[in-house]
Amino acid sequence: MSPAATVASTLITVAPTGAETAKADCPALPTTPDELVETAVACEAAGAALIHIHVRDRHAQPTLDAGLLREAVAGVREATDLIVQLSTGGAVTDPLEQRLTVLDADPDSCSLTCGTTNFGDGVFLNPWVFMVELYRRAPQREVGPEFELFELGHVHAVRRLIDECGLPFGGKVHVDFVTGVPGAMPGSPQALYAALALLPAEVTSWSATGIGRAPLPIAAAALAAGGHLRVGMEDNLMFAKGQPVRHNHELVSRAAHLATLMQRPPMSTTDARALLAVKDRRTR
Ligand code: KMH
Ligand code: ZN
Repeated sequence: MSPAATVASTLITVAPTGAETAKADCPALPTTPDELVETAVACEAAGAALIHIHVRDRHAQPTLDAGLLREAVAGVREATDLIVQLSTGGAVTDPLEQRLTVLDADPDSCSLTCGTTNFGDGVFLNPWVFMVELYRRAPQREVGPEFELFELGHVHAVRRLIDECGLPFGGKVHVDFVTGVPGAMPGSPQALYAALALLPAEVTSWSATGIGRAPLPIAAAALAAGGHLRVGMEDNLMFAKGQPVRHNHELVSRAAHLATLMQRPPMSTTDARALLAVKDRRTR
């Protein structure tokens, strides 16, 4: 792993929608194809280089519908230079077999959660055989996975995946610490640094996000330790106490500002594509 001082810029990922928040509770949540593309354009302008997408149907419900996934990928790719990552986590109710079909939508990247975890009142299922199947299918589609780590044990699962299946497509290993999910790893710098200490040597870059109240301490801790940032309304609906997020670009702008203060300004999409060894699928 690179020491913090050698990481010159910051990859900012935006996760604008997620699968958990109801549109009725949060009208600012981007749920339609047009809202997603508008969000992507604004967040790229604010400093994001990668977008983590969950798709909603016309009733704003989370879906893994193949046509809607393809429409989302094509729409964002057409309008921006962002790296397009599709969630394979979906919603906790999505069947495992359907989660594997996300790769058919031809994303640049896919999330791959490294183990089952408590997820609020639910359980987010990621059995080992599912992880291996997703890990083996991704290179067949020339897609690089981003390993989502919600728990300390998930860090060790990255080690096990690499040992049993080799390096992912492109040879880069990027992990994202998702901290602060109720029932999983807390959103504290201490938990982040404990997990960081266990990262396999093959990991080439890492990012972190803090759910709920944790985004700022986690962002500051990640920047201080050479990590990258994920922000967005999938993870945080409040910008500050009493101040709801009005648009995802507010969270990206704040992350970009913080990163710039730390002398690690937002990474360009070109540099992010090199960092993650993304296959070039650009259409514009
Ligand atoms: N919605 C969560 C159950 C991912 O995108 O891969 C899973 C999730 C992780 O958001
Ligand atoms: Zn997600």
